[in-house]
Amino acid sequence: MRAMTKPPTDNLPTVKLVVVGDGGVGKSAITIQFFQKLFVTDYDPTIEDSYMQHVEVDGQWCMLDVLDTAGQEEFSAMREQYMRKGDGFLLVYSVTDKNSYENITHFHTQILRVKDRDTYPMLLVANKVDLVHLRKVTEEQGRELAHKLGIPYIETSAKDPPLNIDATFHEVVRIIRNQPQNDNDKRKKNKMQGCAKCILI
Ligand SMILES: Nc1nc2c(ncn2[C@@H]2O[C@H](COP(=O)(O)OP(=O)(O)OP(=O)(O)O)[C@@H](O)[C@H]2O)c(=O)[nH]1
Ligand SMILES: [Mg+2]
Repeated sequence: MRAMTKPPTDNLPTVKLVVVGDGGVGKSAITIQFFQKLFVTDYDPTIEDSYMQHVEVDGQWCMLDVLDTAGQEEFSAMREQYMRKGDGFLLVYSVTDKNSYENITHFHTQILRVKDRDTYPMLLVANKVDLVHLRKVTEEQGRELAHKLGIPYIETSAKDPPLNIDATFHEVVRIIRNQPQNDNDKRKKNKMQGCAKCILI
């Protein structure tokens, strides 16, 4: 039996994740399955919930701070504010809902605009794959979109027995850790381009 390692108590790096996507795609179900190991069957639209927990990924501990956001259109005005806070994003759609798949591009574009970057740590999450007979978006279409956006792809089910839920959160932590820090500034869009008289103070 593997001995449980205890998290160090202080100086843990905090990793802020934001879970985005249309209403009803399973953002809360995925998040609650990860943090509480249970599947919520009822649909209770979220306004904004946050969760924190020590997590060990590849032998390194961090404090995972996850913001589960509102997918319902009526709360979309809050999006820019929470997008500013994320170190990384889970872009979630439901394989039973073609619209939610098509809307992923809008979330992706908005995140890059808010972050003022060409790339940012994100993972495309195709949820509800247990609903095989209701599936409207194929794995191939999912992978194609991920390729177009230049981000990795994963298929999940928040329903018991869960599929790839831990893997999803661990993977986005890896993506954040592995982004070359020194490239951040290079990736930042150069607003000074074409502005010959701008002076940096
Ligand atoms: N079968 C199945 N149902 C799921 C899965 N994930 C979520 N659901 C169900 O889908 C409904 C909506 O899930 P939520 O997690 O509340 O959706 P949400 O994305 O958080 O929705 P908003 O908070 O409105 O943005 C609920 O009834 C869940 O039980 C899944 O992987 N499989
Ligand atoms: Mg929710």
